[in-house]
Amino acid sequence: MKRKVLLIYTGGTIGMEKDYETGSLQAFDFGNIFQKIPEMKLIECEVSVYPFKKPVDSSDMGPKEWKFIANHIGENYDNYDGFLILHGTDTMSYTASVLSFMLKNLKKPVILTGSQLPIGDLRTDAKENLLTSLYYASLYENNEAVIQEVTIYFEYKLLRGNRTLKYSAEFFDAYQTPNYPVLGQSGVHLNVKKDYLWRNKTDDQFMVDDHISQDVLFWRIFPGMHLNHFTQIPNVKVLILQVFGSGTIFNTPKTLKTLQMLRDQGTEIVVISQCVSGGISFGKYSNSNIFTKIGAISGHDITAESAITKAMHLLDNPNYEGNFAENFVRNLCGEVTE
Ligand code: ASN
Repeated sequence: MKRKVLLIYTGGTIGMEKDYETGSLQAFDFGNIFQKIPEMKLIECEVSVYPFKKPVDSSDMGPKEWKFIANHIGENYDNYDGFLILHGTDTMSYTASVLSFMLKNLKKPVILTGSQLPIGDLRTDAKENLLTSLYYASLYENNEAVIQEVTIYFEYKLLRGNRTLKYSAEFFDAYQTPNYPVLGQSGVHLNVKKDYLWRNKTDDQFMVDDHISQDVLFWRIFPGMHLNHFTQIPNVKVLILQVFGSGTIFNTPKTLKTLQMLRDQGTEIVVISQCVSGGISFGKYSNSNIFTKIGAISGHDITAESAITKAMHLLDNPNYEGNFAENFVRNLCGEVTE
């Protein structure tokens, strides 16, 4: 049986080609993708292409585009077996993370991919990324989708989307999931590590919850940071503090006073680590005690991209019972180690 895949093209380098007169990159008409990659016809699935009217560099992606993609998948959920999103690489981890929170109880694959070099380039990585992503997006066994979550496929690796970070602007191997194993690898054989795949614990129906609040701020501390700057953190509903190692911060009375003041005015403080591997462990060092004192939320081993989009999704979301902190510490869809 030929599986049906909906390919949503949002922009990024993958859909660009060099204008040989000017030397600059420009978007090409993605409706013609089959002419650019005739090999696509050899894949055992039926592909429908939905290109964004105005393809964007992924630095222009945000809540409007995230909601559009989530709802477009929602509207077409019953008509397709899998979904492939072609996306610029710079913010792909944010989109993958937010979609994992918006697309509830997924039972079908959602794969994001892109490329470091444009599709027309002689050394492009776009073809392999696109073709193997199509393979994963249409992979079924016993009439059930093998992948039932939002993933990124890039440079021979299938990764859990909400665990990824773009760690290289140079290498083809641009993404990592330091706190979660690779879900699948493409070598001579294409494999999937089934034990690591996400499975919903309930039989609840698929649904889209596109709630997003933008009253979230991300603040990275550093040694020598002027405490006057620290005291000027704007009044936001959620502050994500990226602190040292396993959860430490400069231990001065002003630090405690400032954070306590924010808490008193109702700001939720989420603490995540500057280390990309491992995570927060309050109480390990006395320099993390401030956080326990003020009732901060531990982000544990979540990525910055996931923490930001999870906070945006949960803040003031009427579809969640319980308060922000209770929901934030829950593992919603594989984004944090339990
Ligand atoms: N600036 C591009 C983007 O994120 C980078 C890429 O796709 N390789 O849209």
